[in-house]
Amino acid sequence: MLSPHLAIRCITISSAFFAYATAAHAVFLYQDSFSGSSATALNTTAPVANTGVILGANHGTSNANWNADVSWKADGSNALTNDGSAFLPFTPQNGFIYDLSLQVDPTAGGSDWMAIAFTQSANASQRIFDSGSTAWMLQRADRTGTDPIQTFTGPGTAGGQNYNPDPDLFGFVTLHVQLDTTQPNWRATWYVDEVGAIRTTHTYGTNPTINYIGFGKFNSAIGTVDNLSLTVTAIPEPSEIAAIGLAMLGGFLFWRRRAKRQTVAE
Ligand SMILES: [Ca+2]
Ligand SMILES: [Ca+2]
Repeated sequence: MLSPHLAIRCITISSAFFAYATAAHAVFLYQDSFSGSSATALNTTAPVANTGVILGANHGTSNANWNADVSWKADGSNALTNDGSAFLPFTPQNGFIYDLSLQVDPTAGGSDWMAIAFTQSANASQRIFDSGSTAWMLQRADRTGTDPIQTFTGPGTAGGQNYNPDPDLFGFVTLHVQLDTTQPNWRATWYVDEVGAIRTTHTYGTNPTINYIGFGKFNSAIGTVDNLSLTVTAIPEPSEIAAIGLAMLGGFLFWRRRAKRQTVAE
């Protein structure tokens, strides 16, 4: 007979093991804290974490460099009053959850804005939605209007929805779009990390074509961006979870038999 103490230990260890085996681990594909100089162009510099190829699927490109408009500097600042975007290659695969986020602080420019996006093409000298943006969002320089933050399903400005936080958000705001490819029809959810999800998850009828992630600014918006992050999270297949469960059951039975034998020997 298994002692109550040992039984509790077995259950505790099994639960911990199961939680570990089925937990989703996010891995950085790209990360950039824009620690370069304001005198250096962002264009052709490399993000800090740049694994690109992981988990046996090519989500991005190893050793990719920014393809950025000349207005963006390596410290994440932009002081020019023109359209300008910045891109890194990224190809989503089926079966993952991708989280793209960036802190933006447009400090002037009225209703002009800064944005993050998944895009089809990479036109650095244009507005980001001119690159076939899908699942994207913007923050206007003017934070006090009725539509300071907007989300779009894409392509371009299709499926726009306003978000008006109260109280208004000032300084750096973390824009965050999650792309979920674990279902046949991909899904997007928009977050402002200070307040959580700001729009009902959108399910695409036709999955979008995505070849890049990027950020950009429109017209007279000037200011700074910081801490770009693109992570990928693998969700274990149901068959993998079942296999882990069977392995654990086997281990538990072996342990119980051994424990029983030890009890008899004592
Ligand atoms: Ca920085
Ligand atoms: Ca408001």
